[in-house]
Amino acid sequence: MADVLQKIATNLYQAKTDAVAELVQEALDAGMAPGEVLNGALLAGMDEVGRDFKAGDLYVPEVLAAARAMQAGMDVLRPLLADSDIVSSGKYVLGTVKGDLHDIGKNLVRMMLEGGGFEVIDLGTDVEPSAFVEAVREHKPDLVGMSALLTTTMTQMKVTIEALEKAGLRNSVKIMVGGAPVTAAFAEEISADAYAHDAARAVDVARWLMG
Ligand code: B1M
Repeated sequence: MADVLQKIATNLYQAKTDAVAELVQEALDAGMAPGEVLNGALLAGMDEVGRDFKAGDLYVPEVLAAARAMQAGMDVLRPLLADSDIVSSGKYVLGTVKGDLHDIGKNLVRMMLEGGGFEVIDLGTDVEPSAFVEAVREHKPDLVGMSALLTTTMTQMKVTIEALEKAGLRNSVKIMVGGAPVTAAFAEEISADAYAHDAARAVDVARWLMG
């Protein structure tokens, strides 16, 4: 069983998109839980990619190719995560903040939230504060989630909260923030309602915010 997880991680690292999708299916057919495949293979493989990118052993095109392979695996897992155990629900507007193109973590958060029974309106990446405001006006969500992966873009979370305040919409939603450089202290500093460290915790925090 652990062998197939290692194989998925290795194929992800090598950006073998089809092999990743096939092996994820194989792991599920062998009875593995979707969460186990997600954490033990896809996230583990992407972690290794991140480490080597940081060390300068991998370059942007290779990282992008690995990210595509990860998405292929996530496409197989997605319906299963979405069908699992619906406990609570709420409407959730989610996006990666202005200037930031990273969406793998945000997509994971979306998948996990959908798995938790939330209706997610995904605004994508590089989302202007005004687009968050428009989405809140249009969809009237219970929650707004912002993701940022860059220290230079996490400041857009504050700008977006201020835009919601200015539009008179701040008190109509609970705001959750997350992403690698974001911390609980930062969330408090910008007056967000909550911080979630990872996609799994994002579901717990969303449920908690829904009361
Ligand atoms: Co980028 N990049 N990148 N990159 N990239 C990082 C983030 C970096 C740490 C790499 C490094 O230097 N070590 C660094 C940021 C440094 C910093 O600001 N401190 C960096 C940089 C510098 C850049 C560029 C500026 C590089 C350049 O062009 N010179 C550039 C910026 C582009 C832009 O956004 N404007 C850039 C570009 C890219 C790619 C396009 C090549 C690609 C993104 C592909 C894509 O997303 N479609 C990419 C990637 C893949 C990475 C790394 C390698 C991996 C990120 C990732 O997907 N991780 C990353 C290094 C690393 O993290 N080790 C790096 C896996 C993902 C599952 O984790 O997104 O953290 P993560 O999500 C987690 C949690 O953070 C949390 O849940 C998820 C897991 O459960 N979470 C939330 C995330 N959002 C949440 C929201 C929530 C709650 C939890 O509530 C709403």
